[in-house]
Amino acid sequence: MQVFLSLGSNLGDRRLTIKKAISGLNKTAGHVIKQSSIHETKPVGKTDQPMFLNCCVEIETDLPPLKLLAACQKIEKQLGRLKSEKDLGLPRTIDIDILFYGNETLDTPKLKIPHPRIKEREFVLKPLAEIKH
Ligand code: PH2
Ligand code: MG
Ligand code: MG
Repeated sequence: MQVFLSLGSNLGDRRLTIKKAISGLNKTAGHVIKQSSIHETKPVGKTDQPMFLNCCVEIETDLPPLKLLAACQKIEKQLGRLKSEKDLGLPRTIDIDILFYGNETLDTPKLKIPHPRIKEREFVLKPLAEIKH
């Protein structure tokens, strides 16, 4: 399945963490096909926090959506992210969000696909436009 992911970091060595996250995805989530450039972006939502680096990647995966989510969360944890319900809106070493999973839709408490806030987030739309047509 063709999947698009968004990555964001605003804590620690942001560029290195994104690089490690992408190599982790390639090992455990799916083959990384395309990677956008890395954009420095102003924090959206809770604005009194450090600038982010954001990018998007396309992967080819055999994992079903919830298994893919678990693989992304495992990488987040390995790269030092706090338990995500405790770090809502706080600076994070890495956030990996599933944007699109082929043409499939999913609406569960754990995971909504497509990601419900893509259209209002320039930090997602700009890098996504580089790799998705
Ligand atoms: N992620 C958020 C909220 N705000 N702002 C920027 N610039 N980049 C992000 O990745 C980001 C954000 C929630 O995950
Ligand atoms: Mg997010
Ligand atoms: Mg997330």
